[in-house]
Formats: sequence, C-alpha cells, structure tokens
Amino acid sequence: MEWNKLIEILKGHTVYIQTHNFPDPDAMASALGLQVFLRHHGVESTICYDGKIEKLSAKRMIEVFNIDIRNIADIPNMTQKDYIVTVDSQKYNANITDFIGEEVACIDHHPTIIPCEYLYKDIRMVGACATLIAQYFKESQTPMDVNTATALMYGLRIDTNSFSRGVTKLDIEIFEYLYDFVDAEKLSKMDNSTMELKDLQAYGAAIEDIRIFDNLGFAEIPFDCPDALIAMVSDFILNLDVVEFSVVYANREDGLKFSVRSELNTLDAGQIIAEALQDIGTGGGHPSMAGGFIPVDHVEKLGYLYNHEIERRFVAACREKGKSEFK
Ligand SMILES: [Mn+2]
Repeated sequence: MEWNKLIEILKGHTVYIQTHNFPDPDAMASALGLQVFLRHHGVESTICYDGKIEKLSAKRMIEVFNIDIRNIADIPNMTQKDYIVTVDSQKYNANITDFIGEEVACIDHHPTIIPCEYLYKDIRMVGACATLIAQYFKESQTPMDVNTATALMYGLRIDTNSFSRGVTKLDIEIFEYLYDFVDAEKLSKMDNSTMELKDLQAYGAAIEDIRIFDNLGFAEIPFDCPDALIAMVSDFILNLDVVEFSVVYANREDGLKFSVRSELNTLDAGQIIAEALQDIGTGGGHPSMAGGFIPVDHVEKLGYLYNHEIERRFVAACREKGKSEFK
C-alpha cells in the first residue's frame, strides 16, 4: 500500500469516490474514510453512487456519521477528465455502473472477476474494505477523528458479521487501532434500530418456507425485496444450528435474486452458486458469501416446481465440491 502514490495521482484533479450500486455500510464507511483521508492530504472529493440506498443501516449512517453521498442523478457535470476511485468494488463488476469519469484507482477486498488496469490498485482479501482505508490513516499517521473511526469500525463489524466472517490479522490490528477513537454510544445507536417492518415480513416469509436437506437450508421470499435484506435473511437462516449452507432467494418481477452463505471451508459459496446456476443464470462471490440471479424467462422454463430444481442444483453442486463433508 503506497498511500502517497495515491495522493500524487489524484492531486489537481476533480476526484469522485464511487461505491458499488446500492451501497452497504462497509462501502459507505470506506468512502467516508477515504474522503477524510484525502482531505488531510489536500485532495477534495465527492462521494457518489448509482442505484438506491436501501438498507436501513446504510440510510442511518448518512445521518449518524454525516456522510455527504450523492446519487449520480445529482451529478450532471461529471466529465471524462474527472478521476474516480472505486471503493469496496471494482470497475466492470456487475454491481457498479461505469460512470463517465476515469477509474484511475481502486481499493477493494473482493476477488477480481474482470481485471482492469488502474494507475493505483489496492485489492487485498481482508474482512472489510474499511480495514484497508483505516490502514491508510495508521501507516501515514494521518490524524483519525472520532466520527470517521466509528464509521470505519461499524463497516468493519458489519462486513465481518461482528468479527466472525472472513477476518484476517489485519482486521484485528485495525480493530485495535480504531478502538481508541470509537464513540461507543454512536455505535450502539447504530445497533439498536436495524429493522423496518418490511424486513420483518421478509424474515416471516422465509421462516414459513424454510426447507432443510442435511446441512443445507433453502427459503424463498415470495416478493421483491432489496439485495441487502435477502442477504440478512440468508445470514439469519445460517444461524439455525442444523444449517451450514443457506440459499435464500426473493421472487422479483424480473427473476429470482439469490443470497448464499456458507460456514464450511469445504463449501465455497461463490463457486457453488456459479455452478448451481450455470446455464440458467449467474452467480459468484466470496467463499463464505455470494449472490446470484435467474432471469424470469429462465425461471419460467424451470416450471412451477422451480423450487425443486433449485434445490436439486445446489445439492448436486455441494456434493461435488464438499465430497468429504456432505453426506
Ligand atoms: Mn465490503
């Protein structure tokens, strides 16, 4: 990580920090952190995104941490000469719109799907993008403020599911670093109202529908709901003692939207969903968390018993991957 090289590249340019579409807490914390970091080093920037901020926790972050994040619709004057730094995402990914500005830098913690040449690239597999951003402050001895530290800690906690998912030594080191600056009351404020009524309805529908085969749990949410909520329900199903791999999908007008979770090293969620949805849709992601989609015309081809076909495909893919674990 060469933080001074990043500053050199961006200096004198109009700079945008772009999150993936439908930003989540880690993306928002990372964007805020990078903006504050750059400002300390004389680079002003604007945080932007496409899509919607759907998740309650992300919406509340804007108020609690005073984040100035702008929808692309409100940035009519971006030009080809402007510089973009993507955080928590990479150019060409399906979850990020290619804006007119030039993507010169990328800071992310996801595996690269389609490689892209940047002037500056910092892609490392850690628990949260917030960890990488916090490390910029630490290494460069840039002053850390309470608000930024608390937001970064929140992003780190959410992406690692409270330090239980994808945690690396660097995440722990950054936890210790941020700990001294964090406003505990602000953090618990974020913890104490995390659910809206429609969230509860999605949980309710998934609980009604849950189907379990050995250590695999399946549930359909029979109505449209945001990606982030499907992911939360998938985490929730994984909490069941007998479930070690969860597959939750929401039925949308344009198709089925999936969120998959795995707590077994032998069952790589990203690989399994890619294989299970092969020919009928798309899927991919991390070993412990992944997503996917089957477009509606393919769902129709699966017939009214599409649930059985989905189960069959995931069971087959899990058997194939996790030969030793899965009976
Ligand atoms: Mn992230």
